[in-house]
Parts: sequence; structure tokens; C-alpha cells
Amino acid sequence: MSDSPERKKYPAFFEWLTTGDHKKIGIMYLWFALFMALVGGGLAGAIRAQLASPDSGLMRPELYNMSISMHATLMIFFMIIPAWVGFGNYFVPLLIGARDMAFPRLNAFAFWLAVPAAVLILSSFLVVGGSIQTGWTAYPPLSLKAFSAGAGTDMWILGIIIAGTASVLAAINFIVTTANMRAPGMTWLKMPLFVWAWFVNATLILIATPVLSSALAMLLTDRLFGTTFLTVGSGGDPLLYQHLFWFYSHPAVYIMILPGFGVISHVVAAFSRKRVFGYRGMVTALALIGIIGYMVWAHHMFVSGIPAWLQVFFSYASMVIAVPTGIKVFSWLATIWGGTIRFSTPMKFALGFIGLFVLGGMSGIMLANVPIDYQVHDSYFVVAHFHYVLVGGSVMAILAATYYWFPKMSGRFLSEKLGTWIFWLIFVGINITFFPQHILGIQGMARRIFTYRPEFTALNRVSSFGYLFLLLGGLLLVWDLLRQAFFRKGSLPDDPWQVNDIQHTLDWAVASPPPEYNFEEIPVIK
Ligand code: HEM
Ligand SMILES: [Cu+2]
Repeated sequence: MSDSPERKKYPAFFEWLTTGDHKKIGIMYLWFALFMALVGGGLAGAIRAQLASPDSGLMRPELYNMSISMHATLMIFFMIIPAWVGFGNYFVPLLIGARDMAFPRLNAFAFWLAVPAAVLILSSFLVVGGSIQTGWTAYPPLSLKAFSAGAGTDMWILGIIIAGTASVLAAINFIVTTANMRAPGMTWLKMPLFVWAWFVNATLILIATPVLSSALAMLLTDRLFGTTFLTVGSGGDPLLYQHLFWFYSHPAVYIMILPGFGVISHVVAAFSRKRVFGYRGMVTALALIGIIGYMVWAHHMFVSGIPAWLQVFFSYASMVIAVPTGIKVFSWLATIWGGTIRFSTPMKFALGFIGLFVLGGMSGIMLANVPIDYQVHDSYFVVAHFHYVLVGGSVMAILAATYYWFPKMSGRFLSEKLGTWIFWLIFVGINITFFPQHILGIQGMARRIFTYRPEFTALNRVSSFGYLFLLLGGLLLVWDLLRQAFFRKGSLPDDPWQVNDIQHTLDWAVASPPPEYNFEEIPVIK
């Protein structure tokens, strides 16, 4: 298509704006996510600067609240989730032997819906009163007109609804593509684990996201049109919002980690020179995590006044998730065990992922115990927990995927030498930044505060110091990505890591980068 005469008239730029090619759309999602990571990471720096001393006075309290709300919003909805949609777009069709997604135009539309959503949310900083100050959870009554009057809150709500719509459209596309467009011979149980992970993930997005949108829609109409769904005193119930919000947002933590589970399986197997251990167990575990993930949302609401018998149910159900998760961790370890291990950068990130994710999982099991949650709810212990799973888990897995698949997408390797530096800076940075927060939380430091008692100074200093490692690692990575993507051209062999004699996945069976429409002839799987 691209060399047909009328297409040639358009500059390459328009080619990207109008493309329906899953690979280009995937790459656009990835640059989008990287940009958002820079903004969100900058805000993290501002937060840590403010917290480097008890009352630094760097930020007004209002600005601090906007920063934590926007930091979390950008990282979750505009960085991690779009990054996985990007890798999914690029690699799901390749891995199942398809020429594109099922609905290429819908695919493009979903991406171009996410962009204005981001613009809308970011521009809320510019309106009177500034952006949202409630934290990314936007609980009423704090998020109602009475306490958050500014238009910034409305813009935020609308932006999240639009971004949610975009991700539902993407999810439908993934489900239909996976169900219908697998190459002949690729049965469900021959699908690579990344494809399985994305399929489960897409069903999560499809079922959970509309629930969030409905909660946000109630919030918006309460704010703008005088309805009283969530307004106490007029018959409404703010707890309804919490239930609906967490019915989305608990599964959302799996939406941010499941594709990572998939990638880690590929990377660990590739660099141990073995097949994945316990493939069927892995598929079952992914499905179980998807299902049980729906039965635990109220572990975020133990202190909100739900009855004791419900607390017991949600406490047990939350701990049960450790079982399929444990199956996955042990399968990765069994894959590595006895393998011929190559410590390439993707493998380093995969191993770092396993360690940090297990640590984050353990504090999660602690939090699932009601009495412990009573003690540390809304303290820095929780902040430590979710940063171990999100940064140590999701972000490390995104980095493993980046290093593993960059050669396929661009025809160039990222620097292995720099990669080692970047890995250690980030791995050490995560631990320096977030480990002390466990202790701070147990000692009683609350989250979402811009000033704290002087006793907490030393550990906060350590935590802020750790940010510098993360910043340096992140900037080095951005530099290498820009340099390799734009200033060096190359074309590597189909299988530059030399893993496919054992893996047999189709991503390594096409050129690097793959040609338009991927496969000259649709491959047949034996
Ligand atoms: C450079 C790395 C990062 C640093 C230093 C950092 C730091 C912080 C800090 C200090 C807070 C405020 C805690 C509070 O007062 O409650 C926060 C909140 C948060 N961060 Fe990060 N963060 C980083 C990366 C990330 C990433 C990659 C994610 C990915 C999802 C993320 C997700 C969140 C979330 C969900 C919140 C919760 C906001 C809230 O509900 O109050 N962070 N972060
Ligand atoms: Cu949860």
C-alpha cells in the first residue's frame, strides 16, 4: 500500500496520522506512554522534593494535592495501560500469525481517542482552581461540588471516561482478533503466553471499565446537573461510588500486570534456552487470576464500614489469589532452573521483576488481613506496597519487553552496556525509594500529606534520594531509545536473540522490522 502512487504524495507524517497498521499504532502508543512517563515521573520528583524535609514549603498544599492526583492518574491510565496496549497491538497479531488486528480503523480510532483525553486532563492545570485534588480515586463527598468546585475536576472525570472508552474499544479488538484470526493450526492451547495474557486482560477491561465509567458518570451528573446518586443528605450514597470504583480498580491492577506476566514468560524461557515450564498451568493461572480478581474489590474498603462477614469474605478471597500467582512464580523459577542462562538486559529486568513483584505480593497478603489493614490503611505502607507491584512489577516488565522486542520493532539493539547500567540504577533506585516507605507507614506516616512530623525526616530523605537513581536510569533509557530509534538505522536478522530454535514463536519468524502486513503467506502451525 505505502508505495502506491497516490499514497506517496503524503509525507511520512500523514502516513502515521492516518495509519491503520497495528505495528504503527502500537509504536504510537509506546511513544505516548513514554511521554506520559516523563511527565508523571517529573511530578514524582516534585512530590519527593517536597517531602525531602518535613515542611519544605516548595509547594502550596493545593499544588501538592494536584501533583499526587495527576501523578497517579498519568502513571496508571496514560502510561502503564497504554504501554501494554502498545505492545499488545504490535505483538498479538504477529504472535498469532495474523496480518493485522480485526478492526484496523477501530484500532486507530481508539488511539486517537486516548490522545485528546490526555490533553483534556493535562489542560485542567490551566483552568481556575487548577486540576483535581482528590487523589486519583476521586471519592465523594470530597469530589463533589461542595468540596471540589473547580472545572478541573469535571475535566478530569470526562477525560477518564473518554480514556476508558478508548480502552474498551481496544479490548473488543483484541478479543475478536484472538478469537478469529489465529493462523491455521494455532489452537487455543498453542497460543503464546503473551497472547493468552492479553486475551484474559482484554476480558477484564471489557467487563470492568464500563463500571468505572458509570461511577464517574454519576459523579459528573451529581456535580453538574444536580442529581444525587452519591450525595448524602439527598438519598445518595458515597459508598456506592467506592464499590463501583474498586470493582474496576482492583481488576485494573491486573490489567497493569497480566501482559507483564506474559512477557516475562517469553523472556525467561528465551534466555534460559528452555520451553516455558508448565504451560497449561500458566494458562489456568492467568484465567483464575482474571476470575478471582473480580471477587476481592472490597479489600480496599475494610475501613469504610462494610459489615464484618463481608470483610472476612474479601480477606480470604484476596489471599486466595496468592495461589495462582504462586503457580506463575514457581513456573518461572522452574523454567530458569537448569537452563543455559544468558544475562542479557531483558533477562536482568525479568529476574528483577520476579524478585520485586514477590516482595510487593507479600505486603499485599499482609494488607489483605483485616486487622493489619486497620493499622496501615492510608499510610505509607500502602504506598510502598503498590509501588513495589507497579514499579517493581509492571514497569520492570515493560522494560523487559522494551529490551526484548526493540530489535524486532526497529531493527536495532538497544545498548547492552547502557542497559546494564539502567537496570541496576532502576533496581537499586526502586529499593532505596520505596523500601523505607514500609517502615514509615508502620510508624504512622499517612499518605497524601505534604508535611509530616520531624521523626519521619531521615527515612523520607532516603526515599527522596532514591528518586535520583530512578531519574538517572530513566533519562539514560530515554536517550538510548531516541538515539537508536531516530538516528541509527539498521536491519537485524529475523531472530536477533537467537532464541527461536527452542521458542518457535512467530514474532521471531519475520523480518526485523516486519514488513507491512507481516506475513507474505499466512503460516501454518503444526
Ligand atoms: C520515579 C518513580 C516514582 C516515585 C518516586 C513515586 C512517588 C510517589 C509519591 C511520593 C506518591 C504520593 C504518595 C502519597 O502521598 O499518597 C505517589 C503516589 C502514587 N504513585 Fe507513584 N511514584 C513513582 C512511580 C510511579 C509509577 C510508575 C506508578 C505507576 C502506576 C505510580 C503510581 C502511583 C499511584 C497509583 C499513587 C497513588 C496516589 C494516591 O492514590 O494518592 N507511581 N508516588
Ligand atoms: Cu485490590
